[in-house]
Amino acid sequence: MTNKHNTFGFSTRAIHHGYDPQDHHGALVPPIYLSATFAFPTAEYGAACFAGEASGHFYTRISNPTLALLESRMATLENGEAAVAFSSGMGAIAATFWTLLRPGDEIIVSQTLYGCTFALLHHGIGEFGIKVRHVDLTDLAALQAALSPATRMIYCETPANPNLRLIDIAAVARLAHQQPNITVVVDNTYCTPYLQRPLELGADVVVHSTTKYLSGHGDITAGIAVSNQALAQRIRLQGLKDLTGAVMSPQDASLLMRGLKTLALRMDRHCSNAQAVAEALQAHPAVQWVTYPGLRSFPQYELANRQMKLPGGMIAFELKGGIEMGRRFMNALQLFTRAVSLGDAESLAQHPASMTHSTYTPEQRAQHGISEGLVRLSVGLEDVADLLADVQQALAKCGRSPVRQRATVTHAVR
Ligand code: 4LM
Repeated sequence: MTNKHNTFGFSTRAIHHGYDPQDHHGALVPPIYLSATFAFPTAEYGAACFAGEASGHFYTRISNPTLALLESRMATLENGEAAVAFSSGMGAIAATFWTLLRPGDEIIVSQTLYGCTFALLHHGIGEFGIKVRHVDLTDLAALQAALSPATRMIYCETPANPNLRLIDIAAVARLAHQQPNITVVVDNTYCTPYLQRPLELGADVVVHSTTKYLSGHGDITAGIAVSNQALAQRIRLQGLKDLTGAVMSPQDASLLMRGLKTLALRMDRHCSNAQAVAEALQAHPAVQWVTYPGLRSFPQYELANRQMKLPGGMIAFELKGGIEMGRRFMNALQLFTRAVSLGDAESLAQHPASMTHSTYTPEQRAQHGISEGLVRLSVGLEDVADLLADVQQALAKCGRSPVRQRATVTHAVR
């Protein structure tokens, strides 16, 4: 594979890394290898492939040329050595857990996590003899106290979905690595490597839902894990090949590589649009609170500036009047789409307590910092004036005076 682009900047590598058209009949866009299986020149060569003694592709659940190109691009963008592509973010996370954890081990996880990751921990690995401990990872003394000889993994999202709490990756990794055999895993979905590179800060594995910003167009579900060669090989041969089988399709890898080409441009626009929407929310009297890493009022503003290139495209806020008013706001939106997921060109609004984080009980949400009235916005790529106008008109319907609910909902349906 051609790696002559290693020294180039982020976007140049996102567009060119690992590919030379002259090796592919001049095709500017890398071909999609749909083949599930690959021919062996001899029986002996096939046996050597299976024994791990010969390199080369032999079955797409294990490797494929299109997936290999994508993996090498993601590895260079995250500044890792290797990557393993999956059919979803949950596939990447589950395969990483199942590969690196065994009964009797302990995993320390941060307080707030995406709902299905929380469910995987509590209804998945937690029921197979692995002890799951939630720790406030912003409190290093609490982390120090929670570490035990059985600790094998520390796992976090930063910013966390949906409340945007940050974890100081460098500080956590430094503490974790004072003890041997602890793998620090960071879900970098909210940031992408354009905004934050956890491996450079000391993490061992980065996982992504590439369904989101990395593909960027809402037309695939996919995931990836990035790490050093040795860990990636273990995750591939155990977590991917044998334990989950959750391999990314070559067509999705091609769409993902198309998304990567515009990642930097898109993230810049997501961030500037989100900054404007967050400021508008903060200035509005109907808003109880708003959380966005680009606001001076953000409690971890200094850490956000240090750890992230830009504040991202996600906003969490609550209206005075809680979720009742939040629903009124969501139903009044005319340009934002009411939908889960994030990182698409289209701006999206959703209610975590009843949607993405309904895997928590109400008590668990309270313990884990997810308020029932929190509304989550994924700010897209539309013209900022149109987004602001939509938010303002929806907020105008959320005054303190009661409005006729039926009329509001009917008006909002597109
Ligand atoms: C959502 N999120 O929040 P797949 N890690 C993070 C995520 O936000 C997600 C995944 C992993 C949402 C989906 C409905 C931080 C997903 C899981 O959906 O398996 O690609 O990623 O709206």
